Amino acid sequence: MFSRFRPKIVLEGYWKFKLDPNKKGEEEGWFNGLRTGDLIYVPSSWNEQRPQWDQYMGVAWYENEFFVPKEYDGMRVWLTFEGVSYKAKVWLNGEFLGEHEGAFTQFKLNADKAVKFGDYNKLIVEVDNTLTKKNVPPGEGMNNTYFDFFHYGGIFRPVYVEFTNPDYIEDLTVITDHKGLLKVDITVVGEGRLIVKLTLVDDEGREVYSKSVEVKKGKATIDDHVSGVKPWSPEEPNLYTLRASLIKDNEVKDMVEENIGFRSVAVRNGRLYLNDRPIFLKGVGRHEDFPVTGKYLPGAVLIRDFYLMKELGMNSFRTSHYPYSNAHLDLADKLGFLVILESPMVGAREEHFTDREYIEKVKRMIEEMIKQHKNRPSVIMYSVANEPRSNVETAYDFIKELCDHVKKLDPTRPVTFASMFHTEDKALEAVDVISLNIYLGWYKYPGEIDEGVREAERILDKVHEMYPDKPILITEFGAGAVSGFHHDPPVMWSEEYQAEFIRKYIEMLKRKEYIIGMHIWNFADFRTPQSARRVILNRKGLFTRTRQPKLAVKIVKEEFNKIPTFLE
Ligand code: ADA
Repeated sequence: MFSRFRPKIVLEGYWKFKLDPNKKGEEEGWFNGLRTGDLIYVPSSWNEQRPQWDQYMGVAWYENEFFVPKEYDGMRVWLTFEGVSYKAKVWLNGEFLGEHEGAFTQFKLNADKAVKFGDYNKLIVEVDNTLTKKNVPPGEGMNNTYFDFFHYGGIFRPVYVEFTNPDYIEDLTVITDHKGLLKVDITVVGEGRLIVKLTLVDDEGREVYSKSVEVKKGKATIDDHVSGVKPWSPEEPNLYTLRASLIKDNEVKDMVEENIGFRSVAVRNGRLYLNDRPIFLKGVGRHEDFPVTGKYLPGAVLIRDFYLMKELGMNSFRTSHYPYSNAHLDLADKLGFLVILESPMVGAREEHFTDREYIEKVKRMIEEMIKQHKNRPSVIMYSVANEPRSNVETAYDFIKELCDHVKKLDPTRPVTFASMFHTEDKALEAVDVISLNIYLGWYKYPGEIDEGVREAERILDKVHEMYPDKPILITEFGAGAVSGFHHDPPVMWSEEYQAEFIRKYIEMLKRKEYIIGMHIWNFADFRTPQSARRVILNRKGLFTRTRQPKLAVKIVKEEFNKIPTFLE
């Protein structure tokens, strides 16, 4: 949900910055103002902005100021943080506004009591990226993570101040189908007689639908049918702007917008359907990772990535291994990508499966993820976890509880998780779609592509035999290649080995009728913790970290462009 109606101040730029390794800041009242000459850029992770901060894990403080015009007096004031890694505490003009845990979901704090109109306002944020076994995802240190990507810290996604009328629209939940169903649940905060007017505008600015409803006890609902809509699909990502205006005494008090698409998703007869047609997912697992900006992908990089994916014949990706930024997923909606939206629950171990407090935390993050992205046509499936240690019995209840939680919040989309245990996995019964990460010919059978692919085929057939009604998606397969390293014959880490590995896997996978898609691991090289297995980066990218192609790109382009999106 976004608004072009509400005044907004975007806090992008240089902020004051101060490390607090001994955690003295709160005691010493740093929330009143920071004594520091250090600067940092927001949005971006702190680590690569200065070599001294690269391996820093712990508490750091941020400060910025913004001016609020006098004319805004009487409006409500909200601060939105789209992503802070990992915990945040926020003060405005010395007053505590609230806190949040979890790097990858946005949070909004009210600042009505603390704000000063017609004056400068001092915003201070305490950020803590200490990694513990209780974090989601968990770990024990910068180079002892239970996940295979660099543990960045900081305010790495946009921050803004937004002003609303005291009567305002709090939330829209939109459900559509490809035939024109339009169901909208509107939540409103306000007093007196309030009307919500919904209008639907097509990409040429034509109003194709309009209806007004009265708000009762803060709620209004529309359950209708719009005739003549153009469905949303990867081939034609038709978007409509759903505009909701809040009207009181014949005056518009608030207006919000949502880009929506008319499309339906279903799993039946072992297949995945989009708009009642069986579909095949061709794509990658990605990461939000870039030199210097860390976990922030600037808009220009995103544009490059999406055009590269399109050129390679891709129609899909997974937000491995956490919910991505709004800007990232906006492009998926606009350019027609089928997204598997993954929760930040990577690397759960046995100790997590029965830890009630931990499970509730994961569920809270899943709830925030769904609230933030539920109206996106691009999101066709949720993944509740990546590679939990799901070869033990207790994994089933853990995964089942997360899947049920998702279904309760959003019954319209299928649910999955990415498994590394295949036939040994104890939780596959809980999902709609089985997702498997496979590395035979790399970690197992190193140097033996043919043997790896043969064994992968045997395992896949076996999983299919065990769960004949469930479609199977390959969420990861791939091999590392150091860009510029060539070798004949193809040996591990050479560009030739990666290209050959991917070609042989694609050939095998596309022959299996129970497979509904394949995602290559990974779109681009990405930074990892330091380890004996990695040279700074995970090298399984089709592209380098700065988006230059490796040899495998040619193969993927040829192969993927031959596979149609719709199977019939
Ligand atoms: C796992 C994991 C990924 C990834 C991969 C690898 O399957 O899901 O995060 O990095 O391993 O390259 O080892």
